[in-house]
Formats: sequence, C-alpha cells, structure tokens
Amino acid sequence: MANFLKNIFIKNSKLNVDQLIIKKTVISFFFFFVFAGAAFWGWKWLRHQSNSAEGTRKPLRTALNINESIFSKILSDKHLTKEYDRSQAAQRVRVNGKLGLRSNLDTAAWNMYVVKTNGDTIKIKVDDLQRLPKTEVIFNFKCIEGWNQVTYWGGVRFSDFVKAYGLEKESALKYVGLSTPDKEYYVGIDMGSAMHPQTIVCYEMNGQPLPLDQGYPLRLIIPVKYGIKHLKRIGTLFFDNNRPPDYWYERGYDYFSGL
Ligand SMILES: Nc1nc2c(c(=O)[nH]1)N[C@H]1C(S)=C(S)[C@@H](COP(=O)(O)O)O[C@H]1N2
Ligand SMILES: [Mo]
Repeated sequence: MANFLKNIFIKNSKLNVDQLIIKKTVISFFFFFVFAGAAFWGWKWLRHQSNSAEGTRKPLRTALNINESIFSKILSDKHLTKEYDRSQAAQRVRVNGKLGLRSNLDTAAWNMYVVKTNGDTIKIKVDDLQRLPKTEVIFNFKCIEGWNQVTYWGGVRFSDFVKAYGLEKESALKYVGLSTPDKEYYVGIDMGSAMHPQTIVCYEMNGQPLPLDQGYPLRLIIPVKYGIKHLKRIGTLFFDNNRPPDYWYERGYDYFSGL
C-alpha cells in the first residue's frame, strides 16, 4: 500500500513502466473521486436551495441573470436577422405549441385589446391593421426544441402600429406583455426587441391569412427571438416597466430568449 502511494511523489523518470502505470492509475482515480464527489455534493446542495420567485433554484436563476446582463450589454439589439427569398420559404409550415389555442375562437367577437397607460383599452381588428403599411419578413424561425425552418410572414411592423395608435408614451416603457384571449399562454418582450424593424404584428403566412393553429387572426413574429416568444392568437397587449409574466420564463427559460 505505502509503496504504490510513495510512487506518486517520485519523478516519472525514476520509475519503471509498471510503477509508472500504477502512479498514473492512482492519480486518475484520485481525480475521479474528487470530481464525482464534487458533482454529487454540488447537486445535493443545489437541490436544497430555495426557489427564486420565478420557480427555478436561486443559484441557477442568478447565473442566468448574470449571463443575461453581460450579453445584453455586449450584443446589439439593432442588428437585422438574415432574410431569405420567397422561393426558400417552407410551404408546409411546422405547427408547434397549442397553449392558448384550445379554447373556441369566436372570430366575429375577437379583438386585440391594447391597454394604454392611462387605463383606456383600444379594441383593434385585423382590418384596422391591414389599412396600415404592410411589412413582410422571410427568416429562419428557430425553436429551442432544436428545429428551424425558413418561413414567410406578413403584417404590420410593431413600431408602425405604435405610431399609428399614438402609443409613444407606452413605448417609452421597458416591456410589452402579450397573452392569448384565454390567458393560457403569455409572453413578455423587452421594448428594444418589440420595436426592432423586423418585429411584426402578423396576420399572414405565405401570403394567406394565418391558419388557425398558426395563430389566426393575429400573432407576434419577432425574428430576434426564439419561437417561444412568437405568441399565437394575440388577445391582450399591454406595456409595463416591470417584466410582464412569461410562460416559459416561469418554467426556467431565459426571459429574453434572444438570438
Ligand atoms: N399561443 C401560443 N403561441 C405559441 C406557442 C404556444 O404554445 N401557444 N408556442 C410557441 C413556440 S414554442 C413556437 S416554436 C412557435 C411555433 O410557431 P408555429 O406553430 O407557427 O410554427 O409558437 C410559439 N407561440
Ligand atoms: Mo418553440
């Protein structure tokens, strides 16, 4: 026992091959147990940490928040997402996520309710938005589940919509919150990304009205973000200086989910 432990402290050049193998094996096992122990205790420690207000373990949320503040400082929110040619856009567009789409949609009664800071609510129909300048975007839609697809959307630039409805005061706040009419799905968006020139309040896909499961009559298309933020079937839209509730954030995802 003492013998092979002693080898550890003897220079390699002074050992024969067998002794060298033993030395290397002992050292390898030592590090194996140290790291396995650290992983095990780390994991135990993490499990005993309390949850943050958003439902994730505090140390994990703290690490995410630090990453987020670093990257939001070094990455610009003004860059344009790469656009593609119409011929490259998928004809069969993948459907993913039906939260908030399961309840009945009364098309005639539907409105987008926009809550202003003075408490007033504006009701907006798709026709109203179609009278505003149309913007199209063809980009590579990315889902955090690991798939992506070039897709083609049309609607009104969020920033044009803000101007047309006199929402300057609202857009001076830090966040936009959106939810489906039944409130089953909801997202929060930082104002910089909402006002980004490729962000649209979207009523068309491949030049046609949105299919039901793709968010008819109105959805958000926000190419600077992962799919989770592209809320389908907008019911209510509001503005706030605090982070609006966000469905996937509450389940441990990054609040910004930017690309
Ligand atoms: N209302 C609602 N919108 C949603 C979701 C959802 O579950 N409900 N899922 C999101 C996710 S995770 C993705 S990837 C995209 C998918 O959009 P698509 O079905 O048009 O491909 O919608 C987003 N918007
Ligand atoms: Mo997604």
